[in-house]
Amino acid sequence: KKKIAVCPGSFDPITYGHLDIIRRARHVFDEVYIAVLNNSNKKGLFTIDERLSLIEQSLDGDMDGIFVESFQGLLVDYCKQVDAHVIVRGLRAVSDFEYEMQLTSMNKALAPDIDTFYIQARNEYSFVSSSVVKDVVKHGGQASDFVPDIVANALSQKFNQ
Ligand code: COD
Repeated sequence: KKKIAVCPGSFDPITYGHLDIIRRARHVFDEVYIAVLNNSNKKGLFTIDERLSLIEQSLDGDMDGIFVESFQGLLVDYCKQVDAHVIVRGLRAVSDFEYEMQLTSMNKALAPDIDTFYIQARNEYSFVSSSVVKDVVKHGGQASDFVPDIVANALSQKFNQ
């Protein structure tokens, strides 16, 4: 049976930190579904379609066993739809853990058959987040160490509109 995992997130926009977790998940699972979902605590900069397109372009053709989709609704319902039993999340710091633990416990309560696996962020990306990168570009800083060029360009465009 195929081993299928979901990498869920807001991806507003995708960063090298996200991409690293996705690649490492793909080394373990036969299929990885990148799911763009709505985080009710966050106000988006990019539309869902823009995020999907930036993810696809960032994967740069290397999409064997990787699928990119959006979903309106619960993460566990999406997992059932694609027959995934594992959710993969990245952990950057202890501060991430508290929130992740709550998410994992709630998802476990909603869907006992689905497990969450954590992958620790690489040191060089442990301080990278979509929100910090947005702030850097908004104030005229360079983002090219943290996001693919296509994403850096899209960010500059957003803030110069
Ligand atoms: N290095 C490694 N990992 C990273 C890095 C980095 N630099 N940056 C981010 N990550 C990881 C995050 O830890 C996370 O695992 C993933 O990448 C995505 O991150 P974000 O910030 O884009 O995504 P979030 O945290 O906003 O995603 C939250 C969800 C959208 C998954 C959540 O809100 C959700 O499940 N929504 C759907 C509705 C639902 O089911 N709600 C109930 C959940 S209990």
